[in-house]
Amino acid sequence: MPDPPAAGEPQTTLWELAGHELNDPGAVLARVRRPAGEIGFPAGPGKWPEGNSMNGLLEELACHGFRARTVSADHAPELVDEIEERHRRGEFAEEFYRERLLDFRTSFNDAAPEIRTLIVVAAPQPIIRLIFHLPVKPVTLVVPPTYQYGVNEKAERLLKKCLKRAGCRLIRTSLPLKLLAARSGLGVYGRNNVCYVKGLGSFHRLMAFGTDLPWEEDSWGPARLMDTCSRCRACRRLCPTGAIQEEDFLLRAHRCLTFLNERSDPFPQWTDSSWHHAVVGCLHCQLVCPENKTVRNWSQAGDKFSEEETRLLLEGRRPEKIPADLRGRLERLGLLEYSEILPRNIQAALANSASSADFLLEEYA
Ligand code: B12
Ligand code: SF4
Ligand code: SF4
Repeated sequence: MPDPPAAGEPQTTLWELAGHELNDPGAVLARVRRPAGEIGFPAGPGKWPEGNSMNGLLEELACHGFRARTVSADHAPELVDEIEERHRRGEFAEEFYRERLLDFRTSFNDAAPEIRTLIVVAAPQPIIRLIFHLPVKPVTLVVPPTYQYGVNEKAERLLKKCLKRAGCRLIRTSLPLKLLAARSGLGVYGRNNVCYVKGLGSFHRLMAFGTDLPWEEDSWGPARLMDTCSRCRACRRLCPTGAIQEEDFLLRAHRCLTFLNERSDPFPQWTDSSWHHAVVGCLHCQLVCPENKTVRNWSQAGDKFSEEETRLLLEGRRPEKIPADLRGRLERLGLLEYSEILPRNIQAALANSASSADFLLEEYA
């Protein structure tokens, strides 16, 4: 276990010293000493299922570094209805709605009527630094938190193992996760429309599961805005695309840089080349946020790509045309599905000197 950093010492060092594994939130949080009052997970995994209680299961998740809340599965349709109602009121650009919001389902109510509880989980996740070896010099670029979906499998495995012992089952869900996290009290919304969890800021990946193990606490309530946002506009000022609005809280998602660089269409004419700074996604509204002060320098070395591998990645091959080893590494980084658009995104980020990882992280330090 490393010592806490001396005053002024960048936090990156602490996280690196911890030597934690990618996709292992337990290792990240259980082994790194945090400032008092932040996150204090028990030292090791508990002994669930003593009494097969849902609260015991939540404690077990906490032992592995996850944060979780439960609500009654009866609320699932409310989540989807809220999104559908916004669609009926014409609040989404149709193209965005069709591409990104059509997948939400509460069909488990029909397929698995015995499901009684939704477990919403937040897995802490850092910024990932990737080194690309170009002919001239190596360049480090970033991938924002939450692209590593391997943590979902880790949480699923853990829950399944525990629930099996209790004779209960676990299913995956497809739900609006920030809304669920906010309504369950696990997190609150920031003005940037991202969800914040106490002690983790916005550096966490959300997921939700359904189970027939009954809930002990249905922590359902109204979605809340972070207190700090009432006197802050930093994310709105820094958002390059104008996606965060003053008058209307709802993000203009079709303008968000993440929407634009996760899809294959050419960048629209109204975008500016200086905005790009990540392999995929965008970090501005999270890095500038004062509520991310303790996590925003949390970055982790992800992978290094040799000159040959970088050249291959810049060909934009389809996943099945990428050699198995490289394909596996991209998958672990959550980047495999973007293999065909990597050349466009990497070139856009490289053209912008402010996107080198060191520059970006220092700028917001
Ligand atoms: C579609 C989608 C996108 C779209 C649209 C984002 C959006 N804001 O809707 C695009 C591609 C732009 C996108 C971008 C990003 N995304 Co995204 N995305 C999703 C996805 C698939 C659905 C989100 C959704 O439900 N949108 C619909 C809108 C209507 O819902 P909402 O944003 O929660 O909006 C609610 C609030 O606005 C609220 N509201 C309205 N008025 C008011 C007023 C007050 C006072 C309050 C309190 C609330 C409130 O009501 C709305 C719901 O009705 C989820 C995965 C999932 N299954 O949920 C990931 C997810 C939300 N994305 C995630 C991430 C990390 C991002 C990025 C940060 C990625 C990046 N670094 O580049 C950016 C952030 C952009 C931003 N500022 O929001 C994470 C969020 C984790 C977190 N900590 O919050 C998720 C949960 C993925 C995951 N598994 O972790 N994303
Ligand atoms: S930058 Fe300010 S306004 Fe935006 S989410 Fe953070 S605290 Fe809220
Ligand atoms: S992710 Fe980038 S483009 Fe999207 S709202 Fe945040 S700052 Fe704006």
